[in-house]
Amino acid sequence: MSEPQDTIFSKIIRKEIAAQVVYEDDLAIAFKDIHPQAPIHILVIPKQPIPKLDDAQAQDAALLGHLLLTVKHVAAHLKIKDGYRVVINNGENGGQTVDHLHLHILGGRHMKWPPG
Ligand code: D5M
Repeated sequence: MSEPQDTIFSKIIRKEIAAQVVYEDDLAIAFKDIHPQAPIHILVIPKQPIPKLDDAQAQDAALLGHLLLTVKHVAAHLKIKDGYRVVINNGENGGQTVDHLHLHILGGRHMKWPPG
């Protein structure tokens, strides 16, 4: 289990660095990815600094559910009508580069399967 880090996403939560925030509540914040991989690319993160999905515990179940419902809310808000993909990269081989749990929302184009 990883210890919570003070990452670039912690700085976005604390408003120490700018981000294009599209949604925020007490538990979560959603903002545009700085390196978009699709016409719409949003990150949804918990304000609680869980480093990665593997570090989530049973007591985080409600928060994890809230993050998924936040994805749905953001997708509706952004009017992604033709579907979208939700991705969680977990750990090094999962392609995770920022050690703060985040859900990618990718939309605005047709997604290929399998992902690379
Ligand atoms: O995805 C981490 C993602 O975080 C990656 O797509 C770039 C994005 N990123 C990194 N720094 C920023 C800032 N400052 N604003 C917005 N987006 C950012 P991973 O799943 O860890 O590979």
